[in-house]
Amino acid sequence: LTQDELKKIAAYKAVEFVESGMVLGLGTGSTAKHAIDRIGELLRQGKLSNIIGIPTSTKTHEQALSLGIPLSDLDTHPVLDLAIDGADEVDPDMNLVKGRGGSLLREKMIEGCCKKFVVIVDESKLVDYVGGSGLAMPVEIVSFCWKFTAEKLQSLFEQAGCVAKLRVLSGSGEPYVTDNGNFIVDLYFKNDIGDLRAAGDAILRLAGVVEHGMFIDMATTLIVAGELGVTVRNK
Ligand code: DER
Repeated sequence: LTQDELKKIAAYKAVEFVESGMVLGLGTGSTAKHAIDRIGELLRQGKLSNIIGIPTSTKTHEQALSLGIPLSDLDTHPVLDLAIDGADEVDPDMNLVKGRGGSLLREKMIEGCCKKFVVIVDESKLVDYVGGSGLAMPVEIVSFCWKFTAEKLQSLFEQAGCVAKLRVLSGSGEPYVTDNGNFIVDLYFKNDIGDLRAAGDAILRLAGVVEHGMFIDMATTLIVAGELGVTVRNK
């Protein structure tokens, strides 16, 4: 099975938790895309009805619109029944790294007010500890003096061998700009950053930081699709 087929299996499994009448947080990324496609299909078939979607990015907003999923926002629906989203990393305690798709702020806002947050991943996302994949742990920052903030972030995690890099567009080399008009600094760790809450709090104390991509103690259900099948684990 390809990675995308595994993502689709996890996504379809998550949609089994969706009931008619729900207000749903719609995630962002290639795994969540399958879940949103599936929700659109079930609505079209009349197997689901009265669904309201709260999109976590403009990209997801456009996908949901094209599928005819009725949309709203947190101002109208401050409490959601269920959110479904992917993750870049999942540690053994179901803490997540998210945001490599650039949508971490809206994802964290929306997924932070759901009764149930179902995370869907293929098995390649499982790590022993956050940052363990050696891939980016994103931090959304204001553009003002971004270099200053990036250097502060890097020095916060000197012991973990942290390198901070401004996210730029591959073509132009211009800074990537989020849906919220901010920049993203990607943090790369050589080893374990230890206490995630302490790390997250230290990041948020920097005035130029908007939000970070560690989703600590937020997921309620984890669906993992692997070569041996799909598993569902509750927190
Ligand atoms: O950027 C994000 O937060 C995405 O949800 C990411 O965490 C998962 O993206 P993927 O499903 O394309 O791997």
